[in-house]
Amino acid sequence: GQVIHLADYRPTDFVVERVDLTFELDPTETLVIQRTLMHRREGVADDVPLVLDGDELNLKAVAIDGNPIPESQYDVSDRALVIRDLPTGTTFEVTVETIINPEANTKLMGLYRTNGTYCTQCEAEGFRRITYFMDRPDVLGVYTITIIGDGAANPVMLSNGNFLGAGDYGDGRRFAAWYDPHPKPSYLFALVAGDLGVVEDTFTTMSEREVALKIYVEHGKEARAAYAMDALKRSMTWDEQAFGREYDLDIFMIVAVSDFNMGAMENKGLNVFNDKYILADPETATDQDYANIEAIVAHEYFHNWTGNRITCRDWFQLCLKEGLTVYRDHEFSADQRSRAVKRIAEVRHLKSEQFAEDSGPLAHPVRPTQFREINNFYTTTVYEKGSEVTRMIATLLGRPMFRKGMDLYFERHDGGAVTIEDFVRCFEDASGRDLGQFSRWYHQAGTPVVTVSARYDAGAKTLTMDVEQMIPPTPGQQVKEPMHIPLAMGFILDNGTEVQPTGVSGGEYADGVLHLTERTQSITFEGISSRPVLSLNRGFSAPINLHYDMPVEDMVQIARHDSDLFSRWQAINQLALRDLLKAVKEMTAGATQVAVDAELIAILRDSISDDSLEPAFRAQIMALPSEADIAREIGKDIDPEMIHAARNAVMAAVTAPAGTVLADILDAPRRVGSFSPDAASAGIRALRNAALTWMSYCEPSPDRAAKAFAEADNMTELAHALSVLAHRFSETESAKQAVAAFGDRFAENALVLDKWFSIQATVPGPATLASVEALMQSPRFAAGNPNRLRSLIGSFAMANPTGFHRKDGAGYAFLANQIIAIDKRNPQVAARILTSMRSWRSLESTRAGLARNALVTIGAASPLSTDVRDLVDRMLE
Ligand code: HT7
Ligand code: ZN
Repeated sequence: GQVIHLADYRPTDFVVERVDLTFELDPTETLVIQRTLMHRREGVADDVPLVLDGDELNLKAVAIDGNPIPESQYDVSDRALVIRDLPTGTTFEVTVETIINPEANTKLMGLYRTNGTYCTQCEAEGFRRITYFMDRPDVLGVYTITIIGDGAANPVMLSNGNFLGAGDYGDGRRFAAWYDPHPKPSYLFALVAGDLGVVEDTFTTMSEREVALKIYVEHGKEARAAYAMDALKRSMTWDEQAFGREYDLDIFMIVAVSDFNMGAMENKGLNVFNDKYILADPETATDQDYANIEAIVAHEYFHNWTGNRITCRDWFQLCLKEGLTVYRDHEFSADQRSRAVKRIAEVRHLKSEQFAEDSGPLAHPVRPTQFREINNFYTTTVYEKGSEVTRMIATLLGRPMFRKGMDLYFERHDGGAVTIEDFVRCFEDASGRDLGQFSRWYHQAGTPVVTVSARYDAGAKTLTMDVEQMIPPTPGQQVKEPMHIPLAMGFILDNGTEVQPTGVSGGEYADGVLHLTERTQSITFEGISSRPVLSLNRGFSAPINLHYDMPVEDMVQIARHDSDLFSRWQAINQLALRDLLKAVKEMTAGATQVAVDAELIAILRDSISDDSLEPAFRAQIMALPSEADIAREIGKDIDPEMIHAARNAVMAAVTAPAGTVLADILDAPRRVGSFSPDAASAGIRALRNAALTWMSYCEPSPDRAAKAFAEADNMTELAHALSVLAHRFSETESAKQAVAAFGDRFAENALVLDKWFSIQATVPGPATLASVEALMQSPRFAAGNPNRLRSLIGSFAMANPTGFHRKDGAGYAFLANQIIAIDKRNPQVAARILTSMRSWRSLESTRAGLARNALVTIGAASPLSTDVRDLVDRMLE
C-alpha cells in the first residue's frame, strides 16, 4: 500500500450519471452485471483512459454501448481495469461483468455470506470487490438494482431506495428490483438476500408522508427487535424536531447480521447492523446494550442527512460525516436520557480512548492529510474528537446560531460531496464569526495541555488567571500553533452562590465561556466580591488536559455544591485520581498501606446516600478512575501490576466506611412490575451494581455476589454479578459455578456468549492467558466471527491490564500469533485488535521491550495485510 495524500486530490476524469446493477446470486459464483452511464468531464483530453478500481475480481466481459470490446482495448489487473479509446463528446454506457465468490469472502468487505444470508459492506472500499468502478465518495450515481436468485433460499431480496417489484421466473428463481432516486457514492450501496424474519411498523413524517419501517432479523429473533424499532421511530422524530430533517424514501430498512466488521452501516435506506446493536430483551441484554442500540440506530439513521444526502469529497473528510453524526447521536441520547449522566459517560470514553490514541504513535488530526489504509482511520479521533470539535462550534456560536449554520449546510450542500472547509464556512457565513483559528482543531493532532494559575486581589476585587496552552508534538507534527479553546467556567463564592464578573480584560469572556486564543494569556475578571472557587471546563467544553493546581478545599466545594452536575463528578473524579496516583507512588516506593483523604471518603459516602441525586449519577461517582485512567495519567514507566494493587488498596479504603450505605442500597426492595429499559430504571440497576462492586472490596466473601447472581432477573444484574464473582473472587467455588452455569444457560445465544467470553478474558492476573487459550479450544469459540474474536482476544488485549501486560511478555507473544492468524482471514478485525498495543511506549522498560519484540514479530510475518502493516509500522516508527 502506498501513502495517499490529501494534497493530491483531483476530481475524476469521467462523471457517472446512472448505474444499473444485476446480481445473479450464487454462493460461490455470483455474476454481477454493471451498466454505467457516464461522460468525460469537460476539459479532459480525448485520449485519457477510464480507470476503474477492483479488488479480487474475476472479469468476464467488458462492453461499450452494448458492444463487447476486444481485450486489446483494456488492461486488467488485480487492482484496476483501464479502458482506452472511449467515445468522445457524448454520454456512453460501460458494461462490466464480473464473477465473485461470496462464500469465500472472509474479509467481510464486498458481498459475503453470514449464516446463509447474502450481505454487503462497501464502506470504505468494498464496492470494488463487487465490480470494477470509480470507487470513491465523490462519484455519485442514481442506482437501479436487480437481484436474481434461488427463490426458496432467498425470499427476501433487498437493496437501496424504493421497491420497484418482484416476481418468479417459474424455474425456482425469483427476482426483485429496487430504485434509489438519490444520487449516492458506491460506498452506500447495499444488497441483502436470504431467508429472514421481519418486524414492521410505519412512521408519518412531518409533511405527512407515510414511511414503511422494516427490521429484518434471523427467524425466531423478531421479538428482540422491538426496542430497536422504538429507537428508530424516536430518532426520526428527533431529527425532525432538532434539525428539521425529514426522511426521504418510502421505506427505511434495517438488517441485523451476526458477522460484521464494525457496529453498523448507514447504506441509503438499507442500514446493515451487527446484530449486537439490534437485538435486545431483558433476559439477554444489559442496560448498556439497550443504550448502545438506541445510540447506534440513531447514529445510522442520522447519517441519512449527515453522510448520505451530503457526503465526503474524499476519505480525508471522514470526520465531516462521522464527527458530526456522533455529535448528533450524543445530543439525541442526552435528550432521551439524563444529559449530565450521558455527558459523564461520553467524557469517560473520550479520555480513555481518544486521549490515549492522541498521546501515542497512532495520533493523527481529526482531518488527516495522508493515509496508507483508510480502514485504519475509522478512529476515536475522527469519531469522538470530531464530535467534540462540532460541539465546540455549537458552544462558540450558541445553539440558535449553530442551528442556522446547520440549516445553511443542508441548503447549500444537499446532493454534494464536500470538505471540512465547506462545512466550517457555513458556520462562518451564518454567524459572521471567523473560525480560521478554530479550524486548527481539525488539523493539529494531540490533546492540548492547558495550565492555569489564579490569584485573587481582595483590594481590587479582581481575579487574574494566567493561562498557558501547549499542544504536544505528534507523529509528523512537531510544532503547533495556539488553538481557539472555548473554556466554560464559573465563579463560585463561599456560600455556594455564583457570581458573574462585571468586566474582563485580557481575553474574550461571554455567556460563561472564556475564549483562549494565545499561547499564554493573562485574563483579569473584575467585580468578584470575595475569593471565588473556579469551576473550569464545565461540561468538558473543550477536549483538553487541564492542569490547575486547585486547592483541595476548592475541589471539595465544587464536588459538593457546583450547580453543574458534570463539574461535581469531575471534581470527585479528580480528587480520587489524586489519591490513586499518590497510592501508586507510595506503593512503588515500598509502602503496603495507603492513605485516602478523609474528605474524599466523606464526599463519596454522602453522594452515594443522597437520594436527591439521580441513581445513575451516583453510580458514575462510585466508578472511580480505572486502572487505564491511572496509567494514562502517569504517562510513562507504567507498571500495570502496581497500578492494580494500588487501586485495590484505595478501593478497600474508600469502601470500608460505606458498608451500611451499600447494604441499604443492595437490600432496598427490588423493582415491582415488569422490566423497563428506560434510563431511570437503568440508573437504579447501575447503582445496585456499583454497590455490589464496592461490597466486593470491603467484604471478603463472595456470598453477596453469589446471592445477586442467583436472584438476578435481568441481564444487567446477572452479568455484573458474574463479573464481580469472576474478577474479585475467581478462586472460589461460587465463581466457578457461576461461570459454568451462565455458559450452559446461554450456550445457544451468541451475543450472551460474547459476554461470557469477555468476562473470563478480563479476570485480572497472569493466569488469565492460559484460560483465554483454553477458551479458544472450546466448541463455543468461533474464529470466523468478529464479535467472538473481539469478545475473547480483543477484551483480553484491550481491557485486562494485568493479564495482557504480564511481565514475562507472554500476553504480547500470544497477541502477535493471534494477529498474524486473524489477519489471514480478516485484516480489519486483526488491525482493530492490534490497536491494543498503541500505548506500548508508556510501559516500564522490560514490558516495553517485550511489546516491541511482539510488534517486530508481526511486522516480519508474510504475507501481511496493508491494514496490519500500516499499524505496525506506525507503532514502531
Ligand atoms: N460508516 C460506517 C463505518 C464503517 C464500517 C462499517 C462496517 C464495516 C466496515 C466499515 N468501515 C467503515 C459506520 C458508521 O460510522 O456509522
Ligand atoms: Zn457513522
